[in-house]
Amino acid sequence: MHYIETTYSSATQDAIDLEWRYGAHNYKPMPVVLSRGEGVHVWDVEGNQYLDFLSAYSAVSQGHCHPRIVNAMIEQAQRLTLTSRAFHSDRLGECEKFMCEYFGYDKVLMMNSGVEGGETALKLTRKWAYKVKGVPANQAVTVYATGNFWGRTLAAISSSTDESSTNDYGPFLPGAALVPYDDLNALEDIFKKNPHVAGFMVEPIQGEAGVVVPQEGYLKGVRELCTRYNVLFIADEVQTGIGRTGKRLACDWEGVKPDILVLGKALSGGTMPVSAALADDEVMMTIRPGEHGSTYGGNPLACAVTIEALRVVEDEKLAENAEAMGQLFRSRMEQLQQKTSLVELVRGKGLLNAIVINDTEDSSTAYDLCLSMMHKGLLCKPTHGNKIRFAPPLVINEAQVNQACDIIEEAFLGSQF
Ligand code: IF1
Repeated sequence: MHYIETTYSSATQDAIDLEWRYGAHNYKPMPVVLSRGEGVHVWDVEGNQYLDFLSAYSAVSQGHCHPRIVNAMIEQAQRLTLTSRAFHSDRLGECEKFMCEYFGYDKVLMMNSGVEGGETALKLTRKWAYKVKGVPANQAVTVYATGNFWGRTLAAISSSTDESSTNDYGPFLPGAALVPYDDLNALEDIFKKNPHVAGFMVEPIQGEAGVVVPQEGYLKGVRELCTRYNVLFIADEVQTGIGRTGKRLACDWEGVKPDILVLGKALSGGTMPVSAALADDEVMMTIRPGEHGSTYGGNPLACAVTIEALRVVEDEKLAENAEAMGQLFRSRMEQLQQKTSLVELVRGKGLLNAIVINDTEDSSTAYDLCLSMMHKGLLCKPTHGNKIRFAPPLVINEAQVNQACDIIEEAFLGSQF
């Protein structure tokens, strides 16, 4: 295993300085400068190799620079990259058909970033509320769960309960209501009280909140309540979808079909921003030409990449691998829990996992552990102070999971915190 120096060489320091000097300070990255990736590995500018246990927040599920996806990208890039939706392309319909059949919906609307997928779902929900459900003009309410995260736009942060996301960004979008996550009674309460509720947008596992897995039956319960009260069930599977949790979709764990499915991140295997909202005709056909869109949404390059990225997930059985490797990871972490009081909780599904550190949210323990793991060749990042998320590419094998667990164990047992 390579160890990087605590005082950085000029290549690392120069790159960090450059970002700091010329880039907005809207992130605080770990002090590592990456320049290459392949499969589960990334390399920094010093030549050190790391296991990537963040996968660009679950976007690189198929592994870095997957040859099939990169090839699809290169081939399409040499033919046609962008037409805008003013014209048809010979790739869009093909990709739309592929996605509809793959996920089981009548129609799909392609966008770029994950938050645009969520925004699309929200706009569809409002259209449906006025045109189908019969909610009076401008009265539609969308319900979200506390601790939700669906992006950085004003609509997304208008439903946020995280102060660092919302501070000094008001006024916020009206029409958002909150209920506690994993609480069906609270959900039914708000559905009962407010006939103008049009939709409930929820992550099947809350990522940003620290990989919060709801009780078994929650998604089934959400589906039943939404059906009973004529409310759209919007599943934000931007992070949990496409094999990450051990099934094609996290909703598949409970056999439920959301009315609107939002996907992003791994849809392009980490090559470019591609997102989508999928729905059946009753919802999707409420939108007519000119009422929503994006210059880059559904571009030929995105279409070529998306088809290949989804095929790779099937062909390489990545959901199945995520499930098996996730079991191994959590069992190793539970063994670690027996050896140190630092590990308060191990939780997750498939290869979306987190350790809750036995310390306060404002302590630096989780960050220090991540630094220590980085020096030992494993990259991850703390979230909400005392949680560390572990989400490697789904192509990881058993030896690599064990190697990662050895590093994590060494960092936790060797720490002086
Ligand atoms: C950042 C966390 C992950 C998402 C869900 C929509 C989006 C996201 C469930 C929006 C994005 C990101 C964005 C990233 C940090 C990150 C994240 F740390 F916040 F919690 F993944 F776990 N729905 N998640 O998780 O997608 O518009 O970004 O493409 O830096 O903000 P996007």
